[in-house]
Amino acid sequence: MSVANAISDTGYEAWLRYDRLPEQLAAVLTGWCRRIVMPDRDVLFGTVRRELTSALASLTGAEPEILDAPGAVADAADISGEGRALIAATAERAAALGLLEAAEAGALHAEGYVIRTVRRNGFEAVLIAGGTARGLLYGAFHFLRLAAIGSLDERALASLDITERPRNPLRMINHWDNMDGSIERGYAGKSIFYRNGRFIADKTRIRDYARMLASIGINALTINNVNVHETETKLITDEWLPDVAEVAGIFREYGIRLMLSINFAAPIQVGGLDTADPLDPGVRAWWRERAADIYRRIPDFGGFLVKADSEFRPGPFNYGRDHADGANMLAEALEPFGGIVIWRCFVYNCQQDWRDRKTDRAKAAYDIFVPLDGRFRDNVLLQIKNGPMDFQVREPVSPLFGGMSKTNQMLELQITQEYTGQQRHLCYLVPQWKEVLDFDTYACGEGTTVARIVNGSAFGRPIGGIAGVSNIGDDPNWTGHLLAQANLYGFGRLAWNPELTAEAITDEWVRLTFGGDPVTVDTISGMLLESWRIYENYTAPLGVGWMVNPGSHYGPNVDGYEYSKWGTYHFADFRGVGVDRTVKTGTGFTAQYHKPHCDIYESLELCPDELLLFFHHVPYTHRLHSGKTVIQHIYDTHFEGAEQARGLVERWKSLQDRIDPGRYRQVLERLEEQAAHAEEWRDVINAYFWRKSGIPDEHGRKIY
Ligand code: GCW
Repeated sequence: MSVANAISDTGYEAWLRYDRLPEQLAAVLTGWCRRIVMPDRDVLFGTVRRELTSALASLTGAEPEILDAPGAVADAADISGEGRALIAATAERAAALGLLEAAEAGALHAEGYVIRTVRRNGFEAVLIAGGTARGLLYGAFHFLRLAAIGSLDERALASLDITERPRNPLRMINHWDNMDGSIERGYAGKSIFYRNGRFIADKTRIRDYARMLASIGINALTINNVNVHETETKLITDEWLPDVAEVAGIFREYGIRLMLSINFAAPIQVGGLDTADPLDPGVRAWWRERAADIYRRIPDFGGFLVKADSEFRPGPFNYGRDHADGANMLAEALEPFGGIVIWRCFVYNCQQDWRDRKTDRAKAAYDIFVPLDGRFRDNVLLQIKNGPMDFQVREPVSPLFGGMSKTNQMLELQITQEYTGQQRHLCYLVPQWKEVLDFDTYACGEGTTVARIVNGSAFGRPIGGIAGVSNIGDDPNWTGHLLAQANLYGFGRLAWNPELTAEAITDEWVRLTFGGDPVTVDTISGMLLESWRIYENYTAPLGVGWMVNPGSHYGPNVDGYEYSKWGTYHFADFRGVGVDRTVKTGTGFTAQYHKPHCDIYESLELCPDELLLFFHHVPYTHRLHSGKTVIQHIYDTHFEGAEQARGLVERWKSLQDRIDPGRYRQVLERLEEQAAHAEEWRDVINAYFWRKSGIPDEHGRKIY
């Protein structure tokens, strides 16, 4: 394979490489797309035009010509030798030109699009018609994706007929970036937004990032950490709003609305008030004034994201108020401008006593928020982490999904790999996210999946969506581990359509990133799709979680959190391990699920193996459905997991001649580190449980 250039070699272009197509495909594509008819103009249309022209030029080697006069369609028909063109317009315009039925145009989702081969009087064209300019942008990226994957041959181009719409209204990225340039739980360098307490002057990287996000359908983002420290508290003041507005302008060009994380105590910290009580009239007036000021500068500002009363952050509890009081106060301030409040449900007691066996962190969010169902204003969304604890490699789905029917809800996923190898290990999370989205809560009978709750359809809610915590930074390849780009790509694709299969998403990403060589596609897809299980194999077993070094959350430390205040325990002793969360003898957490899940999780016999230690405390000799004892399962999965990690290195090495040296080498380095670190995990976990239990490995392997 030829090496295109140095930038390609770093991985900076991610899935938007647009490498030159094989000659025949390029010629066919040029035949159809030599002329691009774009009758509409404004910011977003300008973006579409730039994307189409530069990508097609790069794919085919021929720069397309843009026809943007009002009569351009007729012109295209006249001047085109073969009578072919690419037409990119709103559905309304396409209908006016007679290229789309008015009824179909009218029914198109605002962010949806049609990609269709149309014919009129011997004139053929590929039409991309968007419900709005934003829909057109997504349609253009879809078309380019098909082109880049190499699936647009003459037959395909002659019979295109695709209608698409996003399943989730909000498809959002949350940044945990701080203005000093650091990123909380960031593993890919420093912030692309800030350095040394200011915004970075050169915005090139932000623009390139906005493009990447738009190409996968993201339409909203926050640019500062939910832990809002002193400097960032001022982002909503005149001091920083001009900079925020500039960044918002860049994202606007790509159809993405900017939002900010706010500090609940801002009225005190920057407003000079002596309280932040959400029911205080002065505080309410202060927030209204802030909102008005923000919207004067950023008319399409999205709204606020709030972490309150969580991990030492201030919140309504400080004033004896509840979370509906807090969220509604902000919602009222934003409402006149069409803004929303996204209120996080990651609220629990992080000052627990490890001796106290009654308090269960897993229960907190449900206990706090379910009683408030129905009290939140229509422009409030509750953002709920996928699991009841905190982004572990394996957790059950949070029972809060299914606990409320009169509240807008949003799913929070963690793209950044805090507990899943910190982008030094390969851990592709799309299969995990699929399980979450497909989980049936039975909240309103069979079929009340998390996907349907968060997109609003299950309970007819006006808004909903999915947020992912960003995994990018200023590393040359954005994500540290090049293959971690697949997590960002997969997040966007799933937020667009949760029904896509993990296999389909993976296949797309690999082809876009590494080309269509079948051996390369098979090998990398296989590595990605197996990687979550592999990571699970050599880390915390059977859903118990944690066992990481406190603070960094990297590397094995079985008792790292066992005697801490964080509510994250495994309770291993010489007899057994696991957390009893049953109603009968434990914390009663299982009661937060609807039938049949409450019965399944409650029962030692029915509980799925992979979650056994999340719900039950069992002796090491307890037999799993797999037929193995718990202790033997721990030994086996850890020996196997470390071997599988070693296997990833070998699989990657088999691709040496098929991948450019720059990208080959950087991935190889990470995989080698992972293999060594997986052995460390294996030995620490196996040694721990052998020493606790005194039960030897049936196969007599080396345990220290
Ligand atoms: O996962 C935990 C992280 C914190 C994070 C917190 C949260 C932003 O360890 O770093 O803080 O969750 O989600 O608020």
